[in-house]
Formats: sequence, structure tokens, C-alpha cells
Amino acid sequence: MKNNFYTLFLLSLLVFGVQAQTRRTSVPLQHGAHRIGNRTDVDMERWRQHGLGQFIHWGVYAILGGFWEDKCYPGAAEWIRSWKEMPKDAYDNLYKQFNPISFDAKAWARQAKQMGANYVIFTTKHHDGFCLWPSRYTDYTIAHTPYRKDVVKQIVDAYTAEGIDVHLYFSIIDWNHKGYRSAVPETRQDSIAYESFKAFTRNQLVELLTAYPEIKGLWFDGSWDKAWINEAAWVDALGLELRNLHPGLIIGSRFRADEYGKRHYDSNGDLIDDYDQTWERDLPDSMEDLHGSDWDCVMTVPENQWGYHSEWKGYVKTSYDLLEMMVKAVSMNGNFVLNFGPDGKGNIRSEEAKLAKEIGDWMKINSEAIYGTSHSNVRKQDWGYFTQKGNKLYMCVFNRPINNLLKIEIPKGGVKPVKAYFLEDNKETEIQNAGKNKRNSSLYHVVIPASYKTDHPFVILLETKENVKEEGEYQQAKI
Ligand code: JFZ
Repeated sequence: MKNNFYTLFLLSLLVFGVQAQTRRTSVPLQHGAHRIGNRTDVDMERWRQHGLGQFIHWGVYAILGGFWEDKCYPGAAEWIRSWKEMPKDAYDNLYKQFNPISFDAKAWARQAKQMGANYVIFTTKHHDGFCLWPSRYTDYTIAHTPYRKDVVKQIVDAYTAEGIDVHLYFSIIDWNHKGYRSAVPETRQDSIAYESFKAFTRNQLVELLTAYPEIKGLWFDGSWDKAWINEAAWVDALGLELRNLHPGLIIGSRFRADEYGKRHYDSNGDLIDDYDQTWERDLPDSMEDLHGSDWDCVMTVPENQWGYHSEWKGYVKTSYDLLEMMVKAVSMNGNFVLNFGPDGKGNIRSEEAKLAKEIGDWMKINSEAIYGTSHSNVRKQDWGYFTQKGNKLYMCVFNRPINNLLKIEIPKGGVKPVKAYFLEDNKETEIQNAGKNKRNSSLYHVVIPASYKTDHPFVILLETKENVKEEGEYQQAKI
């Protein structure tokens, strides 16, 4: 008995000790997260249901397509100005040739709609500083090209008309502005210059929100410079100003740092702003990597090309690859955003058009497994991914088992599947009860008829008796 008490005492010490270690730190912060957990308003709920988005990188770099005087720049095409072989003057005068006569915003929007995209993120200004809208605050804009017309307005109008939400990409880095600095200003001269850059950045953002009030969010980039990070208080105030100006505005975690220079997640581990923007060309392995946050994954078709590069090198992703990434993202409560890099004339390259068509064809049949669905706590199996909504579990199959049996493991106390059918033809298929395992999960097999032939990933809808439980546990774990 005495021994038992002693063991209990030791055990409780251990438990409390571990708890103390894992408890969240609590650094008093003025410019960290202003909210714990995800937003719950209608605008954010709408964003959360998008599933698939389109990214567009377009600017004067598209004229070069990754080449300067027959020399191929191996990096990301939109970065060519930073290449030692690229004369800066020549780059900074490219806009005088920008005349995308084939640009047809309505055709782009139709194509995005056909692909199944629910939102678009469009580059208003990349690191080079060239503005695709006629900004009053610089001459380095579309208004001073032979083309002249406002590209951002055409995009906003055409996509909005298709029912596709518009988010504007905006780079803080601006290689064209005289006051831009990457390092924290040390001299008086640098400080004055940087102040002018800050005012310019603010003016441009206010200008964008005022000129295009239909937009839903700002997708910031190029915010990693020490100079910008050092301005935590000012950037925080700017964010609040933008939100006041545009209620419902959605801003990701790549806009500002806290006062200790922590980005994305603040010094207490809380997400800064509305969604986690760290999943760039990368997907989480598991829900634990996500800390319960809303998030997006932005993805290139080749390895790392955003702007137009006339020669894609290396592996180019197929629609199968991209669909799998999208489903994986959605199965973990994320949005998947596929990048397009139109050429200098405004044409979407044929490889991208083909992918948009193939993804769209798949979405026409299977999008109900994507839109408005969320993570399922039904244990993932190697054949693919689950998404869920109401009393529906979507089995998104990417790896068909040789024995044609799709294993399902429903945790103890979970839902009961009653009916399984293919989304593509509504044909019902058999569910076998396969008993329970040691964890007391209920096991089932959904049978793929041997006669079923396909060269595409496919979705089987599993109807359950009760509504599937929403995942709340990760959110709660943060509080
Ligand atoms: C940035 C840009 O430099 C790039 O040109 C493109 O616009 C992309 C969407 O964003 O590139 C990044 C930014 C952040 C990371 C990687 C590339 N990151 O955090 O891993």
C-alpha cells in the first residue's frame, strides 16, 4: 500500500512536470497575434471553403521568359533582375515594351472557373516594383507602358463576374523605389529614405483597397527584410488601418512580425493574422504540423517557376500530382493554390491550359469532395485521403489496392457507414464489415468492383448514419 502511494506520488510529479513543460509560454506582446484561434466570421468561412485557388504571377519579367541575350537564367523567372548577368537598367526599361495584346481577362477567368478555382491571387506588384495598376505614387506602372490599360481592374472585374473571389498579391520588397532598404537603416539619410518607402507602401495599399473594393484579401510577400521586421509596431498599425478600411479583409501570416522579430507565429506560438502562409511549395505531413491554423499551400507546376519561363527544366507536375496535392491539402483543412505564369503577350502557356482542363474535368465530377469539406478523424489509409461534410465521408482514392479492398478504420464511438457509391456514376458498391481492431476501431472494406477500370484518381462517397464529427480538438488544444 505504502509503495503504491509512493508510485502514485512519483507519477503525479511526472505528469505535472510534463504539463509545466508543455504549457504555452506567455510573453506580453503588443504586436503579436490579436486573436487566438481561427476567425469565425462569414468572410473567413467562405475562404475556408474554397478548396482550390489560382495564383497568377505576371509582370514585365514575362517579356524575358528567363532569358537575357540568349543566356538562360536558371532561377525563378520573376527574379531575373537580381541575376548578375542582367543589366538593371535594361530590366528597368522593359516596361516600355510591355504590350500584352493577347491579354483577355475574361478568358483567363473562364478558364479558372472551368478548372474549379474559387479564388485567384493576382500579382499587383512583384519584387521588381512594377505595378499592374495605374498607381498615383510611382510612374513605374502599366499606365506608362504601350498597353496603358489597368490590368488589375480587368482581372478584378472578370474574375468577380465569374464568381471567383479576388485576392491581391503585393510584394513589400520593391527594387524600384529609391527609399526601399533591406537592412535596418543606420544613417539619418537611410532613415529618411525608408520613411518615404513606408509612406509609399501604405499609400499603395490604401489605393488598392479603395480602387478595388470587391477584393477579399491581400496576399503579402517579400516581408522578410530586417528593415520591415524592425517596424513591427508601424506595420501592425498599418494592418489595422487596412482592416478598418475594408471590413472582412483577409491577410495571411506573411505580412508582419511581432516586436521580437518572430514571423508567422509570434513569440507565444500564436498565428499572426488570418491564415498560415508558410506552406509554399510544400505540404504538411500531418495535422500536428498545422497547430489548428487555417492555411494555404501555393504551388508551382515545375519545381520553382512562378513567372513565365520559356524553358521549364526538370520535373513538371502532372494533373494527377496536382490533384493529389489539392486533395491532401483539403483533407487537412487547407486551400490549394495553383500557379500560372502567362507570357509577355498575355497568353497562358499550353502546358498550363492542359492542366487547367484536366483538373477541371476531374472537378466537374468530384468537386463535392473538395468544396466546403474538412478534415476527417477517420484514420487515413494508404489508398488516399478522406474529406467530410455532414453525413458524408469522401474517399479520394489515388493508390488503388491490388486486392480492390479499400480499408477504413473508424475510431471508437465514430460514425457507421451505411452506403458507398462512386461519385462519377452514382453506382453503389459493397461495404464489408471487417470487425474491430485492438484499438476498438470499427473496420470496414469498401469493395472496388474488379470490372471498374480507370486511369484517374476517383472518389467513393460513403454515407454515414449520423453526421460526422467536426474536428475541434486542434483548435481547443491552443487555448
Ligand atoms: C516568394 C517570391 O520571392 C517568389 O518570387 C514568389 O512570388 C513566391 C510566391 O513568393 O518566394 C518565396 C517566399 C517564401 C518562401 C519561399 C519562396 N518560403 O518561406 O519558403
